[in-house]
Amino acid sequence: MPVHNHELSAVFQRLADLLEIQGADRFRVRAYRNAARTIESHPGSIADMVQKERDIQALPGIGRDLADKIREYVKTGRLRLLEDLEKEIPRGLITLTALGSIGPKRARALYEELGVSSLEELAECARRGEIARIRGFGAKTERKILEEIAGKSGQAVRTKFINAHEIAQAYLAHLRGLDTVKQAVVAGSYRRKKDTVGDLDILVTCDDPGRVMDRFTGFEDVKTIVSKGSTRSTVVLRSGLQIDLRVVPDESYGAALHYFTGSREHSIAMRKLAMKKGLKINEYGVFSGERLVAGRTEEDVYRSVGLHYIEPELRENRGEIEAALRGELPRLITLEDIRGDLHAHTSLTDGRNTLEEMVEAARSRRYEYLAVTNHSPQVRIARGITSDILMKQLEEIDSLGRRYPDITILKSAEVDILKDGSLDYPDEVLDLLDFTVCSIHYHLHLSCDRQTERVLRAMDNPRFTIFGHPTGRLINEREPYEIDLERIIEAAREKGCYLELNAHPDRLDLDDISCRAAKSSGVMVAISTDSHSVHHLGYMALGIYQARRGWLEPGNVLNCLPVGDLKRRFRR
Ligand code: DGT
Ligand code: CA
Ligand code: CA
Ligand code: ZN
Repeated sequence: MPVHNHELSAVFQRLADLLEIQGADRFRVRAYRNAARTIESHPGSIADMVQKERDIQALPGIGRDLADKIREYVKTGRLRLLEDLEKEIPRGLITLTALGSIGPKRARALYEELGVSSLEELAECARRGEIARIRGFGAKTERKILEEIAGKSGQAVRTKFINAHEIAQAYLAHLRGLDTVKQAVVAGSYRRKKDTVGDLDILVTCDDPGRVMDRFTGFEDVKTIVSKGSTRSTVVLRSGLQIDLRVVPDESYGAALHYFTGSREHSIAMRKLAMKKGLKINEYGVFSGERLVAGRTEEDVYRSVGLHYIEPELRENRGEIEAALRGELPRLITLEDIRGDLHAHTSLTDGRNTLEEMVEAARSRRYEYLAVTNHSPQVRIARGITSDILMKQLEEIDSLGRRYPDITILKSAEVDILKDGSLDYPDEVLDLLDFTVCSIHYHLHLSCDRQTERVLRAMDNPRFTIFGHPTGRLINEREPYEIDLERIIEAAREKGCYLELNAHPDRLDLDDISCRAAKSSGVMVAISTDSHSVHHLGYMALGIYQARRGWLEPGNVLNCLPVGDLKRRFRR
């Protein structure tokens, strides 16, 4: 079975971690980390390149040594160096790095200074106050370590974007309530629209920082004030979400926004580029020697190093800087490009609104079309409907369609892919539909091979149109099932099927990297809300964010097509 990019990437991350624990040369460590990132974000299969004897040294940051290691792992499923390191380094030491506050370097320091090689020993030393005394640790880290060990429950769970969004907007409104606040904006992963955020990073420009700090710590949801200073403060909310605030000077606003939007990797790559031009970038501005040359706006910052403006969603150092240098940044999709929704349920199954209410809601969004995709019989928990009831609904769609000539109601169904890869309605019923959304709801624990075969077999049926929520993940709740998406994408390309980007806030499935993989294979993506009520149609915005992180342009997205083109696309 071919090795996935993410598996290969994890191998190199681990290698870098272990080398770092061992105290290896930091350039070597960095080389492995860079390789891990290159591999993770490469759109095509690296294993495939190895098997076809393509030149993997042509990939950025992959030299001779790395290329050899990649080949070794792809061909044998093992890496001698990794196995040696795993034997040499005490297991307990590796488990220390499971704590968010302890990276490889710190794990190594703890081992060398205190002989710590397990979480129990670590907790013991922390309670005795020995950790605060080690160089580079301090009382704050010691406290954090104890908190982390005590509340393994308080395990750094990342907050779903939609929840962070609600809090972010409320917090900004609260801050803007102060008349001396000029700009207030959330930077960090939130601004990059990641599907989950670790914490929120708010930037403010204002006339009197003191009052802003009081206002900041006075927000109603604050549980703990972690720190309060003159230019930065941190609080933790009752929900557990941490908020950092920084007050920055007007003339540095753009530079600070750029710095705190990140990602760290993007900023580092930018700094390198600036250095080549004899410039220095930090959170205060872009400098030529001592002279400030840019900083007020982000556009200025990019321009000063000769780049087009890069949208926050692209700032992951996944090739966006190179693309900006070449003037080849994608024209990212926006909400305005969307012409309809291809996945929605009604009260006939588990939706809360009637067909007519859903259609009205789609019209008020000025959609050209809405697909009705109720569940098939197998999905009893969602009151999946029989062929007879489905056919009755199709008649209802016809008569409703006559009353609403300004919108096309597409006949569809969310058809369960059964365990053996057959579809949950007979072919002659499927033939009555404009298209299908086929998805997996049961038997999530098959092996990767069987799960993949199951879907490939389903795709052999020409009535299979869109593969719904392709990995089945539920953010923070359920890992994706094992499935070889690279093979699925390849098959979709050959057979003329499509992949869904399910925009439901718990799913956001496909993820950003898979969206980009679909794009580079030429497989179009349907951004769909999976609405179970009229309000859910608004999830489209979340899907757009994720799509933008996946570099998607309107031409890559099925529901940017006018209805005529769309229907032609549906015929396989
Ligand atoms: P998160 O909160 O884990 O979802 O991810 P971010 O990206 O929001 O990370 P966070 O909150 O730790 O820091 C916010 C931004 O600040 C980050 O994206 C880039 C910047 N930043 C933080 N620490 C560093 C650093 O050590 N170097 C650089 N270049 N930037 C940093
Ligand atoms: Ca953050
Ligand atoms: Ca932060
Ligand atoms: Zn659904």
